[in-house]
Amino acid sequence: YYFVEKQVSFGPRVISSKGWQECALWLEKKFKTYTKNIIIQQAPITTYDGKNHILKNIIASFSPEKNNRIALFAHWDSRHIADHDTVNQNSPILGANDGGSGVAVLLEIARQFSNKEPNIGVDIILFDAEDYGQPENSEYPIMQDSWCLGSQYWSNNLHKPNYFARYGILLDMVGAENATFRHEEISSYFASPILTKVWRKASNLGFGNYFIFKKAKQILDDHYYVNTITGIPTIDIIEYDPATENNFNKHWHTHNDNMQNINKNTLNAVGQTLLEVIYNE
Ligand code: AHN
Ligand code: ZN
Repeated sequence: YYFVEKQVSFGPRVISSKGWQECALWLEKKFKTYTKNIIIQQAPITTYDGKNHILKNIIASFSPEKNNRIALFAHWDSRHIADHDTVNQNSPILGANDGGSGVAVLLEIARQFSNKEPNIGVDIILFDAEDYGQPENSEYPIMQDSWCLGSQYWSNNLHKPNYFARYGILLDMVGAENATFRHEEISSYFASPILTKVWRKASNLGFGNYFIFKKAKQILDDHYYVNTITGIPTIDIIEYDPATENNFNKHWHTHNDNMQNINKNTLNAVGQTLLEVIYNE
C-alpha cells in the first residue's frame, strides 16, 4: 500500500514528465536495495500523437545466473489523459490502480526476495509507455500497436541475449476493493497451465473470492506482445468487473483512479498468491 502511495506522490507518471523522471529514479533506487542486478533499458519511441520520447523499462533480476527462471511484469507509467472521465479529459491521471498497484506488488515481492531467495531465478520487468495508447476519439491518423510500447520494445530487444523464462505473469489493475480476476482469453490461449496453477494456489490460500474460475474476453495488454513476440507463455492478472461497460475497473482512465481506489486486502491477495507460487517452484 505504501509503495502505491509513494508512486502516486510523484503525480502522474507520463513519459518524459517530471513525475515520471522522479519516479523512475525512485524505482531504480528502491530496487537497488533489494538486488544489485538492475538494468534500465532505454529506447526512442514515437507515440500516436507524433511526439518523440525515450522510454525506460526497469528490470530487476534475482539469481541472474540460473537458467530456470520466470518473469513478472507490470507497467509503471500512467495514462496521459483521462479519456473515460466526464471532466478534465485532457489532464493526466494518477493511475494508483492502473500502473501503481502492479508495480507496488512487485516491489514488495522484490523486498521479500531480498530476505529469502527463491529456488528459481526471477526477473521483475517494469514496462514504460503501456498506457500512451491512442484514444477512441483521436483526431490523429490511426496508429497500429499504439499501446504497450515498452513491452513491444522489450519483447523485440530482450535485456539479455537468448533470454528465456519458463513463464510470465503480468499484473495490471490489481489493487481495487473487491476486484475479481478471471481467465482472460489471450492468457488461456498461450498459457492455460499457468492460469490453472495460479488460480488453484489462490483458492488454496483462501483468495477464491478474488481469483474466479470463469472466462473473460481478450484484453490487449503487455502480455499479448510478450506471448506473440518472445514465446514466453504469459498470463495477465487484470481486474474484470462485470458491472461496467468495458469490464475494467469503474475508475479506469478517470481522475478517480487515486488512492481511494486502492485496497490493502486486494494487494495482499495478489502478492501472497504470487509469493506462494514462486517459493514453491
Ligand atoms: C486497451 O484498452 C486496448 N487495453 C487495455 C490495456 C490497459 C490500459 N491496461 C491498463 N490500461
Ligand atoms: Zn490504462
